[in-house]
Amino acid sequence: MPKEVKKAEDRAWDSASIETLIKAAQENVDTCFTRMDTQQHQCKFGTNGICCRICHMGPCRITSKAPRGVCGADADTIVARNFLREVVGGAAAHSDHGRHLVLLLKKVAEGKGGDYQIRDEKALRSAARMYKIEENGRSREEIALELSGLFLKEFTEQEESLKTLSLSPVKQQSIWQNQGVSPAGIDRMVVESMHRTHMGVDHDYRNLLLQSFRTALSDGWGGSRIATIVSDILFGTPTPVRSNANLGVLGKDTVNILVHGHEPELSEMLAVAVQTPEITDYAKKAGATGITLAGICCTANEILMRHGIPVAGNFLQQELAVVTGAVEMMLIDVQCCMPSLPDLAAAYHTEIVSTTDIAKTRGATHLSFDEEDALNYAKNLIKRAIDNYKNRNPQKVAIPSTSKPMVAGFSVDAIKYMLGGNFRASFRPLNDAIIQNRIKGVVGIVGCNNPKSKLDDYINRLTQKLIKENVLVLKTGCAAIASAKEGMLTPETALEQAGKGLREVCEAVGMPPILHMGSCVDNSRILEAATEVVFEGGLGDDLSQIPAVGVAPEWMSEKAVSIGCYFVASGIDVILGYPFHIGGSENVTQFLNEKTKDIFGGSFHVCEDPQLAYQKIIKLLDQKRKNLGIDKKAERKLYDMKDRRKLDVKAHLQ
Ligand code: NFS
Ligand code: SF4
Repeated sequence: MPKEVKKAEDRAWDSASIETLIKAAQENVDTCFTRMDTQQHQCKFGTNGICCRICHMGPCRITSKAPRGVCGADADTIVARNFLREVVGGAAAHSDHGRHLVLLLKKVAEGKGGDYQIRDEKALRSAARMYKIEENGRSREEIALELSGLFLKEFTEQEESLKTLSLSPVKQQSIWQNQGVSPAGIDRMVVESMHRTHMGVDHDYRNLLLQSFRTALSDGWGGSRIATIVSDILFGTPTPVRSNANLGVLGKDTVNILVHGHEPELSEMLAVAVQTPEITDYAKKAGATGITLAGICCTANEILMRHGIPVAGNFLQQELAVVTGAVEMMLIDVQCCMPSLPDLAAAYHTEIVSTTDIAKTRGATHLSFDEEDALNYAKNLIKRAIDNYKNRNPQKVAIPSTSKPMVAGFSVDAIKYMLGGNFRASFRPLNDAIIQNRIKGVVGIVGCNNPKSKLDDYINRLTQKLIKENVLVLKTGCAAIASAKEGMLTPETALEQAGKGLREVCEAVGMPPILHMGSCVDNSRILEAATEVVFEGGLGDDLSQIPAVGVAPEWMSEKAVSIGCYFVASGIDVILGYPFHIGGSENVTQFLNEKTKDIFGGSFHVCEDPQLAYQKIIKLLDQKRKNLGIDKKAERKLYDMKDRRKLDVKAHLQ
């Protein structure tokens, strides 16, 4: 065991995590928090991005005495190449997730989808219209087949730009075209980037960085967007739903099953299976009062958004959930599942089950997911977890009492509906509120947790400051879970914590000041919302002009790098809680943090402290407001929503 250098209170913000961290220390089990201690003084070359192991003349490290690698690559080339490879990893992860969903949609369309079906025909038909596919007079299956074919082509297209780009504002598309960063097929972008970073190919850091943005765009306006669209078609477009978050959602007398990872296919089936009498009876026979199905990371967000299934925790809580001693089974699939889990689970009775053939972990039981017999597969998994209930050791069980209520489920459709009401679902009231300065702007707070800093601290402190300053906050991923655990995702929070203008708007439409928009691939929903703001009018004609900023406070994954890049390429400034691994090249740093402003209208900013981030965000929003000419003093006459709708209707009729 490494020496405990930090107190549990300094490692996490929420009491449930703190309690469980103390338990882990008492039971002498390792978690990422303690392993972070043993990894202290992380490699400077890696941190600065100046270690190259792309060929076997190396590895080469850049120092003042050795400014070039064996092949002659300098720091700029090496840093940019490493950066592009990170973007590639992230874009590939999101997009492969999207591909799996498209393949499932295709199977469903062909009548080979087993227990899956098209749950949201409206979403299917509206997607068809977006992509100019004829939907009138055609069956769901016909449309779904053509749409899935089109989506598959988005992955394989060799020359043409992605069709999904056309969902963005027209001006955005021309910026991308002029800069030569309109991506062709997603798979091609990933392969081309791997080619270009091979030894002896692309060496100009500027060219490499532009390709980073192009690849990232194939994620945000490609793979991720497609993943969200298809998930909504297959599983339903989210609408506001109540639930609870934090380790306290685990049941003392129930069989606890956690779904962890990213892909929604299996968890959707588990959500169905868990309610069948066959399964509930089986649990009762085993002496449990029922079953608690809960989520970790983005799988949690997927089934939370659509079914209100509770969230046990975010990224840094995956191990802590096991440490409660109350988890019968944890299912893992792809992305963000720590390889430490089986070892840790061995100290308790938890069974870790991996379910997808592309993601195996030694020590986990591997039960390959049978998509064609999904419901039965799901039932068998749950029964297996129930069978494990008898192995729970009461002496090792300590479930923290804390969990907080929340509202999630804010798809763009749901937001439109809340804002515009029954008759005229529209973003107009939001645009008006921004123009009148009742809402200063919109900030997306997204991304992971990272044991380099105190769990949830930056995310929650920044969020609180922003809503107080009348900034509407949109959230996804583990950052959304951070706020949920703090009880900040309820409309009541608006009354207590939001500034006056934001509060009035939230009260009038009955929505929280912080909107949980889903998983990390659902960052595409944030782009979609921003695009709606542009389409609605009055706030500029591309995304770089609207008062909006993206923040990744506690990010850690390559996916986050890709997300950051597609936000910036979409003209949206991005604040990072930690810098990229680029410090070894001034040129690369300057390109990403400054030059991109001229190219796309947005750039990266590193703020390691939430107070500095807050100041920076307000400055950026004020600047955008000034450019739009809406920085004048707010109009004092406040209409209520009814009055304003009347006005809107009048304006509409003129
Ligand atoms: Ni995004 Fe979601 Fe969480 Fe980060 Fe991981 S679960 S995809 S990468 S850690 S937010
Ligand atoms: Fe070294 Fe160049 Fe090979 Fe990289 S590509 S390891 S810098 S010789």
